[in-house]
Amino acid sequence: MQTQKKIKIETFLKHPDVQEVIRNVNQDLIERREYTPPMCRAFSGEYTRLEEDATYRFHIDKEARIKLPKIIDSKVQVVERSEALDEPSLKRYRQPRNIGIVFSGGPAPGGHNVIAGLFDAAKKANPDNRIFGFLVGPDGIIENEVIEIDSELVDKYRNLGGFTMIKTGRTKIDSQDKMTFSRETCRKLNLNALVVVGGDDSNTNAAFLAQEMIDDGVQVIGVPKTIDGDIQVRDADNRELCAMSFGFHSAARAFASDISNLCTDCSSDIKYWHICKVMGRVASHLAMEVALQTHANMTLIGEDLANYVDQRRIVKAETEGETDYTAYGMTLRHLSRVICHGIVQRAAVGKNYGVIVLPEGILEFINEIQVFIIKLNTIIANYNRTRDVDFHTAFPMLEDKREYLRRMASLSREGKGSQIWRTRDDDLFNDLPAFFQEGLLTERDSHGNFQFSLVETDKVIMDLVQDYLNILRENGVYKIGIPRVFFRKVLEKDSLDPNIFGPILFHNYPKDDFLLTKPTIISLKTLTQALVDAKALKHDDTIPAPIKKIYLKSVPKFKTQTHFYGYDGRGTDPTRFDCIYTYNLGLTVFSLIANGVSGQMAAIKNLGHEFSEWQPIGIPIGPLMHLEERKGKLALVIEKSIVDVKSPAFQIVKALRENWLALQPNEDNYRRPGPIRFTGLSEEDRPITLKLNALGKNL
Ligand code: FBP
Repeated sequence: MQTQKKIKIETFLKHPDVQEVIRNVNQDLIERREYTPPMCRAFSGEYTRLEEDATYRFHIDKEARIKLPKIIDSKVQVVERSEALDEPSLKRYRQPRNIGIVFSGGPAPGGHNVIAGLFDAAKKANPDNRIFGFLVGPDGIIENEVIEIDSELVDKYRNLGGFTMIKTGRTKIDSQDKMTFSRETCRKLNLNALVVVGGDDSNTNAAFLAQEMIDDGVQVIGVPKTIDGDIQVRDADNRELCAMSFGFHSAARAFASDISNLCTDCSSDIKYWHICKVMGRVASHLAMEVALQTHANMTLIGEDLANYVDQRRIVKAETEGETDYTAYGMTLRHLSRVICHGIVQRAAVGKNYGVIVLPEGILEFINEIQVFIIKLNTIIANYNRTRDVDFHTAFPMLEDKREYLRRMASLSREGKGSQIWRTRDDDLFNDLPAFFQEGLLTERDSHGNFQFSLVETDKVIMDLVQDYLNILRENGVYKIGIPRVFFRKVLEKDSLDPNIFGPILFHNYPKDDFLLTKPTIISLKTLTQALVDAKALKHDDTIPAPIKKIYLKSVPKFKTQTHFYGYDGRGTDPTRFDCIYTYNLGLTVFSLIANGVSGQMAAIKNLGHEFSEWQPIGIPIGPLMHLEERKGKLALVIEKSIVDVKSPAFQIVKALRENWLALQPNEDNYRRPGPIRFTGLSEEDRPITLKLNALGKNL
């Protein structure tokens, strides 16, 4: 054998060809950095101006009017192209400004382009404009941790994913102290404007900051960010203003690309069910887009489950003159049955493999779990409000927490305490597996949200599925269908007559293409018995080898591989759609600032249409607020948009469900979206969800 020449690593490392290979910079990165996204028509002139559009109406919450009086009456602003401005407007547009920007919440692809768009527009209006980036999220504002963003830094991150440039964090500016520190920072930096790039909670925060700082002359502008896609804005007349937050498309494309590879894998190796949990704290938008992109065999949509009505129970209750409230909404048990049904049906046509997509927040839509989350949220919030020590510090271990709940249940039995946790709750809770109890009791995030990403949703559901499949197997219901042609071939090879053994083994011989062993045949023992009863075998004879082979082939093993798609999609480089969307959001932010408004969220209308129809706008944030329970108290927040089960996109998913389950032999109906490609022709120029919703409106 030839021995490898020993290399001197120091010399090898310095070789220019080696240097080229190991460089951090590759062709894709160069092309990304050099790409200049096209600008909406509104930005094609020298300036922009704002046109107020009062035809958009909002139902304003009374509490929002009280808490946000200085911004509550703002109207939708439409950004228009302008070649000339009147003197005062020009002066305002061109005045030198210090603008601060902060990322808040989880990363979403495209954030760097918001900064790039803002930077380019600000420098074009006045080269003396300065952009400051607050470090590691809102903490950067509170603690005045900031860097000045220059062109070199912007160029380094153009069209790249992540929030790496200035990082992000989840702190909420929710106390008077934090607000005072934030104002102090803005004063020290002489800020004219603050831009908050974040989700529903962060934009809520932006509204309160706008209210607080308006008299200091600091304008506050929000930007709709989150891969979850749950910031979608419509007015009171259901007119769409913002169809989707940025980052959603890139994350969905990244997930879909990987999940499509799993579709290819399982239909090649035909032995695994791939269970894919897909991020999205509550809403199932990401899972739905993945379904549309990949045509995976089963995709569960939480919002659809919540809508479920068990007609059989209703009819039964009616005949007994009762009302069965448990018939509304799906239970965890029922959900596992639905999944099993799909698995059993596919196995019957020989497909004991497939891909299941589960939204991360699915449990939020399951009746009994939702009740637990609400009760536990309230219990933890009440505890924290009335004690010096926080609930999780006071009860660090699961057993301590359980003991506390047990005491609450026993107090409620004695008619004492808040009665929120009764014996029945405690019993039901203790029936759950320990890891799930622990998940339900995890610490809430800074906004009081339940942290679904920390719960093994897939495990909870798939354990139930596994249990029920075992029962179905024992009952002879879960079987792998044997191709009739294959059965004949195997038997004839050993000179056995398929027409003698077929009717003994299968309940559908010879009528179907896929043969299913009789429900009574569930072991080699019961198989022997069936053969003996049919006089095809004597008691002491061994089962003929071909018959045994066929039987063993019909016994399914349920083998799964679980995958979690979340953080990888948050960190992916943006699709071209998100690059263009976010760059134009950055330009919109500057236009709103330069034209003097505050408490607005930058947005682009008509995202589901061709780029030429995109319209930059400002949406007033105050009117979007409504009251919601957070940390056990009612709080003003922007409502999360969940999947609308009446939307054209969902209706398509529903209509194609059977098709994607693919109960015909051999072929599956998978779709290959391919990886995110930045250069060359890209197949998807915008989310399929948006395309379908736009088409549904127009057809
Ligand atoms: P944002 O709402 O801040 O954009 O974050 C969304 C999200 O990625 C959810 O999909 C997920 O449940 C959560 O963040 C995970 O949070 P963490 O980063 O704290 O694990």
